[in-house]
Amino acid sequence: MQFNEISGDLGALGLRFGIVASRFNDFIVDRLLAAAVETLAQAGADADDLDVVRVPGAFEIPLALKLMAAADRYDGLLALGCVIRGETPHFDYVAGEACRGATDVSLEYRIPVGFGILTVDTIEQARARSGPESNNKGAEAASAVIEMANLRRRLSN
Ligand code: INI
Repeated sequence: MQFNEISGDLGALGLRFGIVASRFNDFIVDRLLAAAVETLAQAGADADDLDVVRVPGAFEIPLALKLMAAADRYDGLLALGCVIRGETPHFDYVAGEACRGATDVSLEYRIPVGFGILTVDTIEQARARSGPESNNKGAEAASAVIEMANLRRRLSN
């Protein structure tokens, strides 16, 4: 049987994006941010169509995402942060709430949110997932949000 296959393309020309990046562990987050911006630019996004908001830590990311979603100015949002497991359950609360909050915003506002928040046990794991050459979760999240922004447009028309 034949069927219609529908997906979003990877072009970002004319799309507007908002990035929320946390300052906690900024030596890692800045690597995620650089790769995400590079990915968006290579896909055709204009610098004027890209806003970057800084928040203290990953726990604060969901509220900033929500405020940006409510502004109704963006085709897609990106959450960038880095939560590294410590000795206490603090990690689980911060990582869990950041993830849940990002999902809630995405579903409530029907806006794609690229999830580029690392949740890792060690700094080495964080470095390995924010590589300058390959395996960078910021770049992956940016590609995902471009595709989903285009898919949203297709499915909304
Ligand atoms: N925030 C992070 O983004 N990463 C962490 O690893 C982290 N740790 O380990 O505590 C962290 N904590 C701060 C948190 O996100 C809030 O900013 C803070 O609790 C104030 O609300």
